[in-house]
Amino acid sequence: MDNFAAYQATAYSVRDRLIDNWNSTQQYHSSKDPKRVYYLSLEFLIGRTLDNALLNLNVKPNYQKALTDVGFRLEDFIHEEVDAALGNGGLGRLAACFMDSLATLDYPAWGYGIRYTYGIFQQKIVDGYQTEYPDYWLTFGNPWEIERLDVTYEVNFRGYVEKYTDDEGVDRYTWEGGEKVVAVAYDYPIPGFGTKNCINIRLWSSKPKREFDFAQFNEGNYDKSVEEQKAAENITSVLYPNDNHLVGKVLRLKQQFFFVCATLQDVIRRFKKAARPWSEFPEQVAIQLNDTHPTLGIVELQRILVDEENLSWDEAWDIVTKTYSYTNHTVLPEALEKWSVPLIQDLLPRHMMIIFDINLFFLQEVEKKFPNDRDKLRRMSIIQEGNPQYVRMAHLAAIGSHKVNGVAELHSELVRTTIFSDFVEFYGAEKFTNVTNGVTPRRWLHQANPWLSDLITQKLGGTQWLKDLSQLSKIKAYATDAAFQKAWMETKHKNKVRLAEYIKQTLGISVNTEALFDVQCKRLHEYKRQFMNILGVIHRYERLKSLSAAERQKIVPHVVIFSGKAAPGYYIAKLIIKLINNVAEVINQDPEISPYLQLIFIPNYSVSIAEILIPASDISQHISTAGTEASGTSNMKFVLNGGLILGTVDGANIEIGEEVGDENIFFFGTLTPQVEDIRHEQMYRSLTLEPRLEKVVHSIQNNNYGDSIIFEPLLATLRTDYYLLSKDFGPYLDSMDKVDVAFKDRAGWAKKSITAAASMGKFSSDRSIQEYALRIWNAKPVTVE
Ligand code: CGF
Repeated sequence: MDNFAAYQATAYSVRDRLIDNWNSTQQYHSSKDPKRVYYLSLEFLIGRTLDNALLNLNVKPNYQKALTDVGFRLEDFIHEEVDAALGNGGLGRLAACFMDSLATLDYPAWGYGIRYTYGIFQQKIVDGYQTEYPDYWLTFGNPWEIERLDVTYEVNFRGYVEKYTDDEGVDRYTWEGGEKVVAVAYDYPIPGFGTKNCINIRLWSSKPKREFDFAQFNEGNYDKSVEEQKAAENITSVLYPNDNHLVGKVLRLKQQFFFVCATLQDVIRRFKKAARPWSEFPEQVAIQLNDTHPTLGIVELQRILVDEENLSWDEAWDIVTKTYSYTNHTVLPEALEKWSVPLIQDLLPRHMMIIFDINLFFLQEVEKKFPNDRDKLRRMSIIQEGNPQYVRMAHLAAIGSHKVNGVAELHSELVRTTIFSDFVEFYGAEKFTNVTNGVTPRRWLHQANPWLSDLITQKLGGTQWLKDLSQLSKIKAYATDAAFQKAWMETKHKNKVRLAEYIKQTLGISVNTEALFDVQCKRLHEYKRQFMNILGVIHRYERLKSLSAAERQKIVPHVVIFSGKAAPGYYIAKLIIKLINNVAEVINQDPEISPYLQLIFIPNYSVSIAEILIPASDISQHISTAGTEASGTSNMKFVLNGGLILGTVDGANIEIGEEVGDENIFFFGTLTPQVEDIRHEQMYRSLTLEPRLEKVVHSIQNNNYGDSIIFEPLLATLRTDYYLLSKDFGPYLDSMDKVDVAFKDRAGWAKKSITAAASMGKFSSDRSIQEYALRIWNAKPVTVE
């Protein structure tokens, strides 16, 4: 039997256990009928399942033993599993962490999403450039999903709307869809850690309503006979590869409606089992919108209640708004979704009517509260006027929800004071709240870093900390204990060796595992400033070149590692990847400098790569322009694994700083309130670059890192410098120098690393979920007996 077969056999055996727990959970919930939480997300970035399931079910040692008995080693084939990569980045991974926490904390919860045939594209680096390949993740089957041919719903698009008057003289509407497809459920069991609770992510796949058009076939139109079938299947074919950037494609809008339409039918079917009145719907159902992507669900529920269940508009709207809540993940203008009115009108004619009505009734209330303020009405309207008009999905989501939350303190404050400031004035501040993101310690420490997990478990005398991360703080007492420091730093070293082996295998480069590992891995985006990082690397390289051999000896050696994908259409982000790779070519082939500086771009960043990368880092960079990164979640994972942060005062970095203490984090850069003023100033003055930056730019222009013509558009971004690279460059380099000084003091560094990791209790996704449950969903755990 080869490794893949061994993987499959093991996976199917674990799946049986999952299904047992899953069945017991569903049966128990059916008998108790508690309030359910529904987490609606267009993305779930799950990664691999086998190791996670073995650990959560607490059967890993048993499986290891059983496998050894028949001549196999789990470690040899665990990598055979293909990542389930149905997400772009933080937002999708957050959804996956939340599922783990919901299961672990015994919530009767469901995730709903789309079963994309192709997940996020595979990235290869060819001649330094990113090239994209399809992610054929289902080719060899997927042991972790259960196809539910018994759970299907019809989804309609287009068609026409008819008006009639009901028996009470009320105007009513019916929508007869034109294009009809079917949604088929695929269930993905999610086991909690140390509990029987096993929840479900239900992913929808689109299928044609009719398999085949026989009329066309009989007439010899073979292409036409399968056209409809193909169009239906296309809906759930591919995940749109954009993060923090909107693309207004019809197919994406179709995905969004397809998803919420099937989901609501499923949710309502479950609600109706108990024959309760509609008024009890919000007591039984909480629906969380992960960003605005599922916002049409608000409109669809209103349509069902008014058009199909014949409730009055007001009764229906009351139910809708009590049911929904919305998480905002960004204030970047280019990321806020808006859909053209003609597009929605064509695809969903009845929904467009309902959106206009929601808007009308809403603006009437605004007018009552703030009479004669036309500008306010224009700003708050769901409809952005123009030709064409647009629907602002964030406004619709906020108006149709009882709570709106941001994902870190600073971000939530920006949500309240920028994009929703008028809404705060109208509704009051309580509707707009904060739930700081979190990450699951089960995957991001226990699974990804078994050496450190074992060390902590030994010290704390058990694994309880994995269910209550605040217990980590007890480790602080050992931060200066020499033996513990030694053991702690040994685990770090093992992780660096593991990563070095991976780099050797994939890129053929041997890296120095005694060097400081300096990592920036995340989506490529100008606001995240990987460009500033690579410019800093050039600066470091050229400074090393100018030093004598003796002087170089005093410098802390760095292995700088980048990893991340750029959206295929994001030209500047792709140029940054090219620049990193060109600079790597030069540095890594310079034998004089390689002992002190190496530069690696790890292709095809994924959850599985993050699991090797994160535990190995000494320093990770989270250097977004202040006010642009809503939260960040990898920052939490790095510190949890004993890595320190070099970062800006942005997103969740700030709260991490509050927990770990200023001496255990390296902050630098412009603060949020100054950013706009500086931009304004820069607009009216010709910008002179920071001298060290200027030198680096000249060096690129002198073709030291390949033909500089390629990089002109990238360098041109420094002229307006919207993301303040020039302003922050000096403080950035100075901060990096402080990192080096700190790293030289081995005991001091170990103390920082231990103290920081031990202070991360707050950043468990369990804490986030408990906050949602208490303050937003009003949902309670149910222990499956
Ligand atoms: O959501 C993000 C991420 N890129 O997916 N947003 N979106 N859209 C934010 O940019 C991150 O800062 C945030 O951590 C993440 C999850 O909330």
